[in-house]
Amino acid sequence: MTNKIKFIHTADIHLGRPLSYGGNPDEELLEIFTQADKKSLERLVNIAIREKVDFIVISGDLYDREARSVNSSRFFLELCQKLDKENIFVYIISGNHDPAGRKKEPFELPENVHFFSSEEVEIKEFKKNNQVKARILGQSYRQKFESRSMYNFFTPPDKSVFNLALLHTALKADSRRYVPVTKSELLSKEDIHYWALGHIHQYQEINKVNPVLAYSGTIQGRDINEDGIKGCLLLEVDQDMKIKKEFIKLAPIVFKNITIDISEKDELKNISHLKKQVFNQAEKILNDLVNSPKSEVVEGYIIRWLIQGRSEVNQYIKNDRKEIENSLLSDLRSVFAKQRPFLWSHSIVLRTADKLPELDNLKEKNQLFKELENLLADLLEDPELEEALLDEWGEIWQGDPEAEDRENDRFFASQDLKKEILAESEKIIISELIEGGD
Ligand SMILES: [Mn+2]
Repeated sequence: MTNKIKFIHTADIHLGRPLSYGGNPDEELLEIFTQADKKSLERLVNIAIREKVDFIVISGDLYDREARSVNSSRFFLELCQKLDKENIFVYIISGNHDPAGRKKEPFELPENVHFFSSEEVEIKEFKKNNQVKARILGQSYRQKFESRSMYNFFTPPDKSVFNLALLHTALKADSRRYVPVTKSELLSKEDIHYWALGHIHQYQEINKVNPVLAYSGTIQGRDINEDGIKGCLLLEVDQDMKIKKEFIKLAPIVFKNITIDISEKDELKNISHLKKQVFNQAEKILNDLVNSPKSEVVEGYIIRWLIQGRSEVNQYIKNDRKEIENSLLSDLRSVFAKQRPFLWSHSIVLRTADKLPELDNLKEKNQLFKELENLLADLLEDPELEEALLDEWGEIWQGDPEAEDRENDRFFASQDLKKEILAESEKIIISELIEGGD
């Protein structure tokens, strides 16, 4: 047992960042939303104590803002004191949200806590019974943007003990704001056994072994783009440097995007039917949660609904889309927000359209539709036309709209996707023509 090292890897805790839930939940639910990030971190600390870990590493963005709130800092101080009593160390680098440059901790943290310098890579030795068992290497952001690639200086004296490196990076060669470095550059540092990464809020393993490169993700999603369950990594290293990983769920609240396609549901004839459909889905989601081990951690969901497809119901929707969205939303909230586990609806989008008559049939009968089909085919085959089309569409970005490094998220449509968009446009044009009457 003594030869093993056990630690928790976490990052992007963003203490003090409120949840983006939409609407006006009642006081009780609001309290759950407001406390979610603290609860999640408290759970992490309790697990650290229960599992008797040696230390916790935090790979940047512990706080959401450079100007740390006294409230968040005080909360963190109390947790550190609790860990200190259990002899658990805490190693922290600053990220782009809480750079080391200007503002320092308002409270004096106990001695078990170490913040890495922003001026150079520091190597901290972790000792057990006076023997060095691990080295923790790290460097903090100096400012909001960090163009130093840092990794070059992550050079431990040897690999006889477990070398663990903390880095807050987008892991992109051309990211001048978030430590430009690539996966292969990190892999080239042969003496590092584990790269504990921060910055990307979704848990992911970039390299599974020798060395491990992993993002732990955030511990509590803050908006609908951070969907899915969040948590931290619990790691155990044996004397042969073999690493055992376990993802530990922590977040009390989970964001979810639910899409309901009503194209094939011919039984939906009116808004009441549609409402029943959505309510059934909401009930099922809560039932599934109650019957799953997740319910030990998850207290409820915040959901964005997307209802799409061609349906008869669209005759009622098309002229009052916003109104119907709002009425469904308030019905959902009034029923499911009070339940425990709760289901809070963030928003609802109705992307429905009228049912179409058989297209092939139409094209045979109508010369105009036939020509339309030819034109759309030309758009994909004639390079000049295709370029004009792409110009017309403009630039599209993908990923998180709030992300700071948007340039890398420019979206290029594949040939298949272009075909799909054109096929859908064809349907829209034809349905407009039919409905417009000629
Ligand atoms: Mn972050």
